[in-house]
Amino acid sequence: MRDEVKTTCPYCGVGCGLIISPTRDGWAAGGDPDHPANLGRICSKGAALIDTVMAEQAHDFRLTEPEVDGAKVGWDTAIDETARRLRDTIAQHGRKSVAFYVSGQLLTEDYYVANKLIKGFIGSPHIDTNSRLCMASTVVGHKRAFGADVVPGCYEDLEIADLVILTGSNLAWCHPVLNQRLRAAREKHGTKIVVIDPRKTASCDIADLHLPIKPGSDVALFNGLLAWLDQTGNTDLRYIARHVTGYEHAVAEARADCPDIETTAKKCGLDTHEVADELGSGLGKLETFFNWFATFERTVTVFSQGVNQSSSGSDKVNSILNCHLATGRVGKPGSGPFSVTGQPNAMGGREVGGLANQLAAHMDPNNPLDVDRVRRFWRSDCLEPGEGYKAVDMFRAIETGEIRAVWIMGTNPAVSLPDTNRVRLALSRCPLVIVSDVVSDTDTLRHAHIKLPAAGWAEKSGTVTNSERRISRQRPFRKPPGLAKPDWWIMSEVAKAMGYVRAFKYRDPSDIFAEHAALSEFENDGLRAFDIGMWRKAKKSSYDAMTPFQWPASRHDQPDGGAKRLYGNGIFTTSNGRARMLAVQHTTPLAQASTDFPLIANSGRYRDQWHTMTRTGTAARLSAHRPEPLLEVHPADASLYGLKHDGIARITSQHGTALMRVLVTDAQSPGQVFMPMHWNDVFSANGGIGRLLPPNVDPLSGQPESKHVPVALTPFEPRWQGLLFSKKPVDLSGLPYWVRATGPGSMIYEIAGDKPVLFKSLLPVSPHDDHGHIIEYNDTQKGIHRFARLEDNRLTGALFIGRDRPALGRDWVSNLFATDAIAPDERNALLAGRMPAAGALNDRLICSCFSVGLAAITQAISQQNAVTATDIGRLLQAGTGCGSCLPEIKEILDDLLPRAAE
Ligand SMILES: Nc1nc2c(c(=O)[nH]1)N[C@H]1C(S)=C(S)[C@@H](COP(=O)(O)OP(=O)(O)OC[C@H]3O[C@@H](n4cnc5c(=O)[nH]c(N)nc54)[C@H](O)[C@@H]3O)O[C@H]1N2
Ligand SMILES: Nc1nc2c(c(=O)[nH]1)N[C@H]1C(S)=C(S)[C@@H](COP(=O)(O)OP(=O)(O)OC[C@H]3O[C@@H](n4cnc5c(=O)[nH]c(N)nc54)[C@H](O)[C@@H]3O)O[C@H]1N2
Ligand code: SF4
Ligand SMILES: [Mo]
Repeated sequence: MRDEVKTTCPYCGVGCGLIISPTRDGWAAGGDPDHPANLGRICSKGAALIDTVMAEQAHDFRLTEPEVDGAKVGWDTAIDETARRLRDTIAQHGRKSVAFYVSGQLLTEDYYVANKLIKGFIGSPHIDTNSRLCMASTVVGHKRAFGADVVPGCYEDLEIADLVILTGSNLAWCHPVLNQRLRAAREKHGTKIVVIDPRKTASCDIADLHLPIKPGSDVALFNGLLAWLDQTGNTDLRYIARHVTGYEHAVAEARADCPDIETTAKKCGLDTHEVADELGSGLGKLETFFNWFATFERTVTVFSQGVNQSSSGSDKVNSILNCHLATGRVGKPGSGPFSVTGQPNAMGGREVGGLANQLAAHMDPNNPLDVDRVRRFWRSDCLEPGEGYKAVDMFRAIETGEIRAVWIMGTNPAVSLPDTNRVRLALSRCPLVIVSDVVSDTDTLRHAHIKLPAAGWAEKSGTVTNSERRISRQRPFRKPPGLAKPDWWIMSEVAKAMGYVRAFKYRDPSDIFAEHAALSEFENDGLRAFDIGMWRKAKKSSYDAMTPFQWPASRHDQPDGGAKRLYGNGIFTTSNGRARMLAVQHTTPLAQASTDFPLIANSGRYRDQWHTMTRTGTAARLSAHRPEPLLEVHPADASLYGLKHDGIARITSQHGTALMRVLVTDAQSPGQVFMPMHWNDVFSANGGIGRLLPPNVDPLSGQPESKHVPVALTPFEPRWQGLLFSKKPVDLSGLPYWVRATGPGSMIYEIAGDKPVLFKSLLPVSPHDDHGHIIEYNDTQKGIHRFARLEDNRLTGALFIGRDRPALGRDWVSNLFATDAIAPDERNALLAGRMPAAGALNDRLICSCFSVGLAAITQAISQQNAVTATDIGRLLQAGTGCGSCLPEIKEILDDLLPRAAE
């Protein structure tokens, strides 16, 4: 029997520890009870990790061989060719004609090598990362206030706090294990929770107060709070006098911006008179929030993309930090501002200096002393002071031909950057596009001249840093498929082939980690908070035995790391040791609604999908929660723009269009819609929303304003709609609407068209077609067509077409692909477009831990007298696993149960 492996989840920045146990036919993943981030907990995505690993194996989703100009090659050729083309580009166009675009999903060791290679040896400052789209505004905010990019608190603070404010964070879906910890703490000691978000999200389920502020108005809200705290004598003047600069100035600006509650409410689009009745105080919601902030010493403000992804993102961050500094609440047990990071190694990337405006180990590329220090440490002769291009500008420079070679690793910019039509144009013009990825097809890979197969999560060895500065090991439990190799290895080989032999002689990730640790303490005068010098001599054995620890972990600290919290003593990492409050002013988002584009589109995440779906999109149980991207729209807007619930909408912005299924919901405010960020050209015809986004950025952080796009909506009225089932991806180019989901036994495509099509031609073609035959049913009058392709009585394709969306059990049909022989009644049922026995039509999965759908929950309510989420849990187990579905279960109960008052 193989041994258990302790590793870390590759999804969100909570950084949960996992135990992978071998089973007879694979592995099982569970939460690691000893890991301080999750203490054994896990969420729906973590629980489905093994499903995704198995799906990759079953379906050839992985990139397993290097490719150069479309031809499969061995590593020798791939490395020589990559090195040669990079060298040629440098020789002809100079060092700065090369750029790297990397990712917060690389491990620290990969990231360190990428940064060292491009800055220190290729000699180009142009490396940026998808963290630009994610955490760049927080980095600016932290540096301006604290002097360093430091998250002062730890997860325990959310449990100790009396007040937790979630602003621009849908914690329930995006950091589910932290949300579980918060929920449990609230049950124990009644933590007050405030959600600040333009829409009503799943996180509101445990909130006492929801402030649906106008998109982009956070600075006004926190300026209003600061002015009010000052005016009502609720600031900590002693703390300010000792530890803070800029108080007067920040308050003066806040007062000028939002002098009173009425003005603040107006700027934030809130109704001052709306009383928070359920709280019984008689106060308005905004005033209640202000009062709570003043009252509760132990207050944590959690913030994420609703704050960062904004043209005023940096100022939004500082407006939050201002309120914490003014009340002396930074780095104390249960109190502090808390940036929850998105990607598993967003923090590690910042530590190695992977952003264009960072150096390495928290050093500054604009400080000649830092540059000299790193140059000496790396023994580089071409590291120059100065910043590189930030992501949006980098792709502009690719478009203009200033950058002529780009190496993209661990990110999918053709989907995730704004204005992706233009990003794709840039990539199509670029003479050398190198892409390292784990899967074989992504929108970005379609532009690659050189494709390099990277080892994935299950196969990689290294470290990641989570949101609370905790460094954990990721450990492999299986061999990479085919020729796939770890990213650090690929880059080191290319570096050596380019002639930089001595600097990249790494044998193991532990060599790289030790070097990174040594650099972190190299000539560190204490101003660089990031110091993990304790690990400067790490050997493979100690590295392999590493248990999770928080930085700082200098050579003088205790073995389990330095501090749970930083800055609790009021001493900051600025030159005078004082934190800075900043005078910030509310500004409106760059793109505004107009007559042509009257609504504001917001975007974000679904509970069970990860980014561009390359991994989560292959697991049936993750697909089932939201098989299609949904445009969420308020009922008033739906009727204004002629949209039907479950119909299809065309969404148009100044930059592009998308098509999405409509979800009419009053979780949205009128005038605003919400779209998921996940879909792309591999999973849909027109579901990618990057095309709609303007490339507007925060002037300081360069972070795109991905949450604010003026759009217009029109109904898309298809002549026909259908469901197509196939084992393998089908080429549906030409259809205006298709979305691919993963079913239990096949892929499931929702399709729709506005022109006549030879339907039978949409059926998947099989290599053994000669053996196959198609059975069909056509009622042309009613526009109904049904086809099933059978090969030796096995189902290999099925297609159902109607004028409306065919209503039939998706899972039932998909499961038939896994059966050896189709029974006569199943055959008839396929042609009738109905399941043989009564069952749920297009059931929607609610609980992915225990695979419980809407139908079962509805039945438990109507037939088994379930009236609470606890009853549902007792009867069906739903909601008793990770708990991420509890908000939805409660919503269903609310919808179905007669109100007591009625
Ligand atoms: N399931 C899942 N989890 C994930 C990810 C994933 O892809 N899937 N990705 C990970 C990554 S990389 C990240 S960065 C995090 C992101 O985690 P979050 O930031 O929590 O997620 P988002 O859904 O992008 O956005 C959060 C909220 O910001 C709100 N918002 C929009 N505009 C404003 C505004 O002007 N002000 C305020 N206050 N709020 C606003 C949106 O309505 C949305 O509900 O999630 C991580 N976790
Ligand atoms: N509209 C809108 N756009 C957004 C956002 C939003 O909220 N709204 N959020 C933004 C944010 S916060 C983020 S973080 C980005 C995320 O956007 P991306 O980073 O572009 O999305 P991913 O799908 O995570 O892309 C990761 C890629 O790396 C590959 N990969 C996985 N593991 C490895 C590995 O070990 N090595 C290598 N070489 N490749 C690997 C995956 O297969 C995938 O192709 O999207 C941003 N874009
Ligand atoms: S909370 Fe985040 S890190 Fe933890 S299991 Fe879920 S996705 Fe993985
Ligand atoms: Mo992110």
